[in-house]
Amino acid sequence: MQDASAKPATTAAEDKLTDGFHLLIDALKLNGIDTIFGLPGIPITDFTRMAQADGIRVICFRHEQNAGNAAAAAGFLSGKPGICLTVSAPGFLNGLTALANATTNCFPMILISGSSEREIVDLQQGDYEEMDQLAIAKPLCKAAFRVLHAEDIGVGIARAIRAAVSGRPGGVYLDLPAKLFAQTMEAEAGKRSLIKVVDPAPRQIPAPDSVQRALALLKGAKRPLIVLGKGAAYAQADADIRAFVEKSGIPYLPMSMAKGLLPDTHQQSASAARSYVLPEADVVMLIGARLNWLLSQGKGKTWGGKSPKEWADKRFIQIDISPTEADSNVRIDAPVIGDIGSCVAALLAGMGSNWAKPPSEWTSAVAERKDKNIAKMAETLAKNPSPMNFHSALNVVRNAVKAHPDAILVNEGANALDFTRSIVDMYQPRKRLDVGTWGIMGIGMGFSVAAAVTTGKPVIAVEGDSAFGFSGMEVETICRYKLPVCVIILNNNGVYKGTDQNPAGDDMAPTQFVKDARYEMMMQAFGGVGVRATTPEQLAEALDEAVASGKPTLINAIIDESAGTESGRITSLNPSTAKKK
Ligand code: ADP
Ligand code: TPW
Repeated sequence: MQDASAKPATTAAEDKLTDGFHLLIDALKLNGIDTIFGLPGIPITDFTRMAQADGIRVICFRHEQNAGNAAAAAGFLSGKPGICLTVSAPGFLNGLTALANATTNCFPMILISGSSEREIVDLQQGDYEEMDQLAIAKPLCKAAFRVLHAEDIGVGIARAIRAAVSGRPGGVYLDLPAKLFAQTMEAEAGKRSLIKVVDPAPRQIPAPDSVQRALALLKGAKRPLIVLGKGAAYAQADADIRAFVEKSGIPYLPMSMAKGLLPDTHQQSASAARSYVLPEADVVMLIGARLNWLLSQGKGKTWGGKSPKEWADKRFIQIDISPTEADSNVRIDAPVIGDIGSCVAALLAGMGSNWAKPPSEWTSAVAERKDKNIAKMAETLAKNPSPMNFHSALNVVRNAVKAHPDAILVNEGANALDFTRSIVDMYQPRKRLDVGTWGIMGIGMGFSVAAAVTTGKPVIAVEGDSAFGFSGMEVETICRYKLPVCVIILNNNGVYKGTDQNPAGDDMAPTQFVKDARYEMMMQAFGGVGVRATTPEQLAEALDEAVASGKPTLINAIIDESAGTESGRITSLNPSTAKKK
């Protein structure tokens, strides 16, 4: 055995050195980042090994888009930027959709991609995986940076973190050329170059007069309504938001990822009376929700306008961290700009102790609509058709989430999305993750992995059979990391449904899939549990078992292939041909 004094002479000098690999790991750890979602390859393979050896959890996927989606969901759930790590050009591009989607949804994430030799890329001399990644990423994210020198890694990570989580959160791209990883510098100087970011998402206190203006408008309202968006869920101001809604006595409508901020069974929830409250309300307070397509841009018939583009006679209050959000679609009479926690706290304080609840004509009219619709839904849910339809299958999920309110529900598809959103009640904040602002397919398995890894809670992913296909290979990832994820495929043999016909040949129609596909065998292939369920009883048994055991499970729930409509509830967004045959 050698003693320490027999070490080669160079080792002492090497001990005083650090390099790009280690500076990057140290910078991430210094900022509390404990998980990386990624996929190895040149030039980051060794980095993934070293990060893992150094105690960072490295979750590796089968496709970068899913790693990117996982990072985005982790960012939404934790308020810390989720990290996605990819190789150059193709790996980077695979991650880019997730980065753009995260930015669109205001989720904080950082896509870190290795890149090729700058000198060769800039002269377009044909390097391995040559691509000017920084230029390509820039228009698709909130900020993009490149680090060329090891001594700048600390600053690069600090800037990326601040850009991702401060103000309106979003995606950040960090470009790390291959050469950077092996660059060395003196260890002490390296340590001094790192930055522990102080107050990465500073509170933004709203101007007092903006709070007064909003309260005055709310006070004068006869038919007020609060709309909670996913910004409100992200803000982690759950107790104050609930206190504000309850003290105000105002009916509220949660956007899909704000469901559970207050339990969906809350007496003030107006979800079941949406088509009544939107046109009828006179003052609408938006909390972390944009008036985009999901809210019909705040105008037209949905809101009580007479024609599709007409502004209704309504006043809007908007609470948002982004000052330029107001007036983007209709007039915002009372913008309150700041972080939701500070804004809601200021509103609560400003309400005083004798806040008058809204007129009872309004609240009882809402309750009446709501009760009627809930009774109608209960009738539908009680039916037990054969084959199963969306309602009878989702009634099982509804019961499971009620029994396990801490489970996280991931949801994508068209009909599978719309029906789940309206049938499955949520009881706790940040428990529902879905297709978000773009209505994007492919988030399913990435979001599920992130939810399980970030929270340790059971995950139930309700997937259309088409939606599942976008990230289905990650069932291997779920099995590899032994994650408590139960995937339920609502299988109707196609995109939207499985009954289309090709009038002109032998190929299947564009929306059709192989009939009676055995998706459950995909999970079995990797050692997980796979179940084919044709009745609600079989589905319930398999789901209960999955949640109780925490074993990776895939339930292939066979539903009527004629169930569903084109694009779910947004059929009208499909352009229709003017040409008559
Ligand atoms: P939804 O789709 O649920 O309606 P959106 O994604 O359209 O929600 O809107 C979220 C809004 O929340 C964005 O305008 C964003 O700027 C805002 N937001 C996000 N985080 C915060 C925060 N901490 N404080 C204030 N506003 C926030
Ligand atoms: C990245 C277009 C919207 S919904 C959907 C597609 C392909 C699948 C619907 O079928 P599914 O659900 O999942 O079987 P169901 O319940 O209606 O049967 N590519 C991307 N995003 C979107 N939104 C699409 C395509 C689409």
